[in-house]
Amino acid sequence: MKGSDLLVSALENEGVEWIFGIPGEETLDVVESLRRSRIKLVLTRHEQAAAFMAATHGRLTGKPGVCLTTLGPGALNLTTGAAYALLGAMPMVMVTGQKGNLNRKQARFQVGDIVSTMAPLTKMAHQIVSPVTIPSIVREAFRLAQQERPGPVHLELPEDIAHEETADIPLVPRHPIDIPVAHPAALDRAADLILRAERPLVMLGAAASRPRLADALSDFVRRVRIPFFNTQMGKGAVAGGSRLYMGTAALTERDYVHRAIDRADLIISIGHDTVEKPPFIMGPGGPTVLHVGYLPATVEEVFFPDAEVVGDVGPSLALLADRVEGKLTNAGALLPLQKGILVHIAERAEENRFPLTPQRIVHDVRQVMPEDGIVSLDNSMYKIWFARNYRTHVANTLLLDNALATMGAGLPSAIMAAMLYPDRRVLAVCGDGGFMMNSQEMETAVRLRLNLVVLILQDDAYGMIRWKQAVDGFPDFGMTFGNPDFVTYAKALHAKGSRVETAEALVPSLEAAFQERGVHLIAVPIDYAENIRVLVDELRSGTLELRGG
Ligand SMILES: Cc1ncc(C[n+]2csc(CCOP(=O)(O)OP(=O)(O)O)c2C)c(N)n1
Ligand SMILES: [Mg+2]
Repeated sequence: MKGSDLLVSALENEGVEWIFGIPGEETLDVVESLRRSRIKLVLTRHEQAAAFMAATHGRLTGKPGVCLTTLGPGALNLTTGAAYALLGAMPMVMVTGQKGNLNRKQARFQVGDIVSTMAPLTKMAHQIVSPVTIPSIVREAFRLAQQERPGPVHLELPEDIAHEETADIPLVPRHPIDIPVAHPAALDRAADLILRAERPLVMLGAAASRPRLADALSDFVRRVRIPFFNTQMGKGAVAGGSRLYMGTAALTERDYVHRAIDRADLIISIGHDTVEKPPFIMGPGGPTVLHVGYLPATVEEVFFPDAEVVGDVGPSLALLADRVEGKLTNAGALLPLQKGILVHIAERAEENRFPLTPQRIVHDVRQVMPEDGIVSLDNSMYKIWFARNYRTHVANTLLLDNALATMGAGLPSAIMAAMLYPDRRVLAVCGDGGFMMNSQEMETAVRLRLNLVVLILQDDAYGMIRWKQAVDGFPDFGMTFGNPDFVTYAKALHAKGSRVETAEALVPSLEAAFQERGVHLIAVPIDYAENIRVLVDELRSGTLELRGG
């Protein structure tokens, strides 16, 4: 057995099903070991997309996704994906090749210090220096990637170690882990705060979307009956069209949902991760904030909780609910504000204007997506509209990145969702800028015979930055581009393509694409005039912090 065989056995031992990536000369031994394994090698057309897919595997299943590249250029192409997984708390294991450690017949050709490059972008970056260490280092990599706060790890496998003959070294078995629950004293203190609150509000943050938490969160909200809002990445965490939903804090202040937030005297912040754009600003005279999380809250200028419940969030919330359930006379104090907030948010959702308004697009997408359908967003202006306006009923059905907020991840992330859930509808929503950053992966989706629809919002511009340029009083400059004919482009990639020509045509186009199955691209022109009308004029603030990336 070779070092690469041992690596692949160790990955099998971790239950790895797919490895995403692009091989190189230095990883040929690994590829050969994969050929003889149960693991499927999924070729992508750019390493960045492989990393986005692996990270999304981690995000959706809680189990690290794995990607594989060659040394130097291939490995460097993983860096954006590493940052995406690090900021987004997505478990991922990256394996990259390297020239041999014991001889350098090609001198420094393609050699870069990838371990050092990856160090600040990962929870661990490590070169494997002997086959003997492979079983333990792989187990350690998966443990670290998965453990709260989850994230990426990097293993570099030099080609001579991959090729080296080795004894059949026993693998390190996995074992179940239970995370400790919060201390009773912290729970008592938290219960006391909640019982004394006059206008409490629950906020669900990014960590609330951890796959294992969905049921426990829904239970907590059902038991305490305190209305809740969520951050962008906390969207969908409470199951079922809950009557307690107050909105999504897609902006930092002065959005309709802030009518409730600004009146709250206690915010029970569950799983907030300050990688997200702030959902509200803490300051003097503001509400008391109780942080409930797997880990203590980071302290920021805009977020510094007054009390904390730290530990396994699900069981800790159950213990908290035991202490307060049935004793909360003020639980619903802010609920009367709900109707006004949600009515405002829903305005103009059915307008017939063409090009379509963002609100109409969000509304129409919701019409064709079943409750368990997954919408994966690329990053830009429409993210704010989807975050505000798209109602979710099932956890992790609106995949968006409010952490690195990178362009280019929407399509790879949707591909991963379609692979994991072949029976659910999966839609990628991309701007014409972001789509073109990883559009080559349409071929990957076609090759994998996925069912996937990609909706491209066409404004022939880097619209979000153009909008911000206008809001900041700069002249309109440097933001527009030409586009391919998207229908022809889709066909060239062996997908199906269509264009929406009227406002009424969006729903039937989406519906037809889903029914026909296969990979479809639908281009829809979007009118971003609503950005100024609603997000600036209506919310009346030139100082809104609207950065989406
Ligand atoms: C990789 C990357 N580059 C640049 C940015 C900055 N950025 C944020 S949104 C945006 C424009 C996106 O344009 P498009 O995808 O066409 O979406 P639109 O706003 O036009 O709907 C840019 C350049 C980013 N977030 N990520
Ligand atoms: Mg655009």
